[in-house]
Amino acid sequence: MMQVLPNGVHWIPGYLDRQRQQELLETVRRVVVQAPLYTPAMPRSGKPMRVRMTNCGVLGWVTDKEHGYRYQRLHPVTGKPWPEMPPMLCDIWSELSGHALPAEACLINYYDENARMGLHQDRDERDFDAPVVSLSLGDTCLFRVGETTRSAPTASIKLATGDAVILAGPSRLAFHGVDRIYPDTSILLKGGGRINLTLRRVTPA
Ligand code: MD3
Ligand code: FE
Repeated sequence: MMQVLPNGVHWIPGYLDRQRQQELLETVRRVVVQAPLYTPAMPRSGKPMRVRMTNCGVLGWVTDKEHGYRYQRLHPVTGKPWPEMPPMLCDIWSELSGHALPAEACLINYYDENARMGLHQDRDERDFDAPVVSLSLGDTCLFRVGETTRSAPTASIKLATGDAVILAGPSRLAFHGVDRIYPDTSILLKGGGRINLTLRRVTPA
């Protein structure tokens, strides 16, 4: 069942069943062995983000004090290329995005129970026409999404393990963030916390 939020965000609760969640978690673990989670820093201030990150695919989203938000081919700590996009994520991207070209980047965010992500727009890609596909694993979060101006009203939804969200068309440049993690709402991740994967195109078709 796919529902459409007023602002055009497509939310598919329970898109991945328990077995597919486990399969995706094992896929994430194999990526993290090759490309460890690291703590990104905000541009200019260098303030560490609360969310730890890594990527797979040909391009990965990174940020640091000196060079700010960007996509690059190499892990900022290991200096190695990102692990290739796993087949499971290639398949999910083509099914949910309906896009002719493959996903170039999969950003993997890990939230512990105290992590948050402030309201922001994703505009570091050069292609805003392709949708963004998001997958959640582990503890439930309170996700907030608004419109293309920061001051517009926002809607809040609880994203649970296995949920998918597709941000297409006008919602692609909507402000969004993660207000809180609800501890002990899933047993998928042994130590608790939440993993979010975002699949994207970066370069125009
Ligand atoms: C709405 N991640 O990595 S995923 C991000 O749960 C990010 O980790 C959040 O925001 C997370 O940039 C939210 C859902 C999402 C992703 C991309 C969007 C919502 C979006 C792009 C435009 C509008
Ligand atoms: Fe975002």
